[in-house]
Amino acid sequence: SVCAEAFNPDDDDEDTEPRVVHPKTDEQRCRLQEACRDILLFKTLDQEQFSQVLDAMFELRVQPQDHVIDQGDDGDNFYVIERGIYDIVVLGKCVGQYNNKGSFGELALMYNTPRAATIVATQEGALWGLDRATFRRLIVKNNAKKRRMYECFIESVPLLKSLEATERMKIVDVLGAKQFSDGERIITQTKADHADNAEVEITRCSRGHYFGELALVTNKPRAASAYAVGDVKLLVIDVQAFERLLGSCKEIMKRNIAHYEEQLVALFGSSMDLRD
Ligand code: 1OR
Repeated sequence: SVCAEAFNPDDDDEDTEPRVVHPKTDEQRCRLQEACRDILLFKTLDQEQFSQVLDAMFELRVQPQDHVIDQGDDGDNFYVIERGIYDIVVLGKCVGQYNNKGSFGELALMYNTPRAATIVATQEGALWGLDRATFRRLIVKNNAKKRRMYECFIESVPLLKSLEATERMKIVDVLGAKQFSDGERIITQTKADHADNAEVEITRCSRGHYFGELALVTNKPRAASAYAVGDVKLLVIDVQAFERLLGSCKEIMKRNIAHYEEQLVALFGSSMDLRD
């Protein structure tokens, strides 16, 4: 690995740390780019920042039972999964899993807290690491901007009204922005009970509404598809952050599931058993 000091008089005053650069082959760069394509925390970076992140990342191979992170430790790196299955263990209990995609290790770096969970590889796998200094310089710094940008919007979302202001800010910190153009499919129904029929529009969501929570609340396959009507911008949260941060909103969401069932009965005469 090489640390290259970049001199750029246009940089901010505090931006004096040397740039971290781990040289990569074209093949590695390709795999890295693919692994980082859907990482929400990278979605708000501009092109130059994203390219600095990719430069700084380093490859890490893991074996079954390797602990990538131990709960209680200080945070050193943020990790993006290229492949492999990883258990999330809190106080000795497995509370979740990453399956060949996603990222972890951001919390200790964002909030200067001890590692909140242990992450154990269950099979041979490959990860990309990003050092703490680069993560703080690019991601955490961007988050201040992100907070200002989404503060008002997040405060206006009915679902999140019951949360404390600090909890809402933690949601903003892990949000990614995604844009879709007219007609694009955003989520895909995975169990097509009515597959032989043409798709029927059930409802339309607009600013401040949410969707995609049902499969996360019930652990069932996606019950409906969602399409963009016109060009849309969504704020997205991944399943682990959803579990961590929106636990207290689940009751509100569950109540809303009853409305879905009413709509389905009205449309199809059956509710398709949405709940567990
Ligand atoms: P970290 O830097 O604290 C451990 O290091 C990482 O595990 C953490 O960042 C998250 O990226 C990831 N609670 C806390 N951390 C979690 C959780 C989690 N899931 C993934 N991580 N919960 C599980 C939610 C499925 C809540 C458990 C009570």
